[in-house]
Amino acid sequence: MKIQDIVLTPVAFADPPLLNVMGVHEPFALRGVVQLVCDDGVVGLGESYGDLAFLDQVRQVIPELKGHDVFDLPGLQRKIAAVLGKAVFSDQHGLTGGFSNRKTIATVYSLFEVACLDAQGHFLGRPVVDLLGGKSRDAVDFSAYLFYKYGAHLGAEEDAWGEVTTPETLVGAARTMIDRYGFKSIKVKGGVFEPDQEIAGIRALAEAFPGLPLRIDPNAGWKVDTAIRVARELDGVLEYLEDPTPGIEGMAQVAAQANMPLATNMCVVSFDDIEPAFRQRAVGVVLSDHHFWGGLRDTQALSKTAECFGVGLSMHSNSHLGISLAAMVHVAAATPHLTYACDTHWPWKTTDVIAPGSLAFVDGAVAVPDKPGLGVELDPDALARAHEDYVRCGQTKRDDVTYMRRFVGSFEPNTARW
Ligand code: GKR
Ligand code: MG
Repeated sequence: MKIQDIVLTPVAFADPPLLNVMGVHEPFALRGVVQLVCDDGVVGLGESYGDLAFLDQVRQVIPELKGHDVFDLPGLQRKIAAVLGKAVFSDQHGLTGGFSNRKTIATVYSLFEVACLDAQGHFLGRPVVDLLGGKSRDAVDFSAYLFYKYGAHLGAEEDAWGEVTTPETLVGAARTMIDRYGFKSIKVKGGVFEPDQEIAGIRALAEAFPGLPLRIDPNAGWKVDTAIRVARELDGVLEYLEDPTPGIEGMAQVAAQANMPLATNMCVVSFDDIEPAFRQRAVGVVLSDHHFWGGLRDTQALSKTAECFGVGLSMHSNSHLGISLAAMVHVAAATPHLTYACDTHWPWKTTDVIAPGSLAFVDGAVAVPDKPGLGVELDPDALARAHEDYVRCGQTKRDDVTYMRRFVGSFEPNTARW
């Protein structure tokens, strides 16, 4: 089944002012949506980053992929690698670690791999999970993903979540999210306030939600000694401690002193990182992310590799829409070793580009769609609106730092500040 045409649509959707080590989320998050129009009118969908650096690479490969057979994934990868050559794009979409040529190719390939798998599923009348080997679970668990946040964007009214800057408001946001979605574990984005304040936030959650697994992720915002201290103070409280400090060596030093596993989506972000990180026992959990690990099948390869080394698997997220959520659900369902509840930014958005109804959170989990392909349909009007928002907002990359400086003029990103 051949690709006849490829439509790439950059989109933007409203995003609250969520805080992290780089600053604060801008009013819109960007994504790129691809439609592979194939023989017999079959359309395969894919979703990934929407920053210009990424879209430019995708635009370069598009002409080479027309006429390609969607069942020939190795050929697809070869064509993309040939066009991109030695290209390396740097992260303009948010805190996913270092970049390399391998990761660049894997990221561009992933967008098309997912769309090809969607098209294959439509052609065969089978859900993507079946093309990945079949379901290990009927529904995929997700974690509540809490952020400290400002109450409003610059010049805007307070949003429905309000300001979250204290342990009390953090617990309030967790309660709202858990009431709405039924999540059974909680992740907190840290690295924003002094570590003691963030420790107090975790303790408040532990008290308010006894028994719920908790995680904190300061995106490498702490020095090794601080990370070791936090690990000691939160011993017995955290399920895992995510990216407490920069780099594989630093993580290994913390891991040697911490009782809970360390997790990462920053120091193990490509197959090249596995050998040094696993040899040094720097991490106990890798957060997979098909968007930059080379698609759904390479996520499964990562899983097998991690399993062989006794390393657990969870899943990372960036701000995303429904096509990505569907892909996350299919691959997680087809990956038995992925036993931790996955991250998702889903609760923070208010619009989408897919028709409602195919993905729903029940008890913190999303049932694996059983319709052909990814099991989601584009809503053409919603896509058009999201594209208009993209054009209107004028953002071409994610830049939390510059936006933060409009709130706090002297702001500097937290690269292990504490
Ligand atoms: O959305 O601000 C954010 C997150 O900090 C995101 O950029 C990270 O990549 O969620 C991610 C993480 O787990 O590090
Ligand atoms: Mg992380």
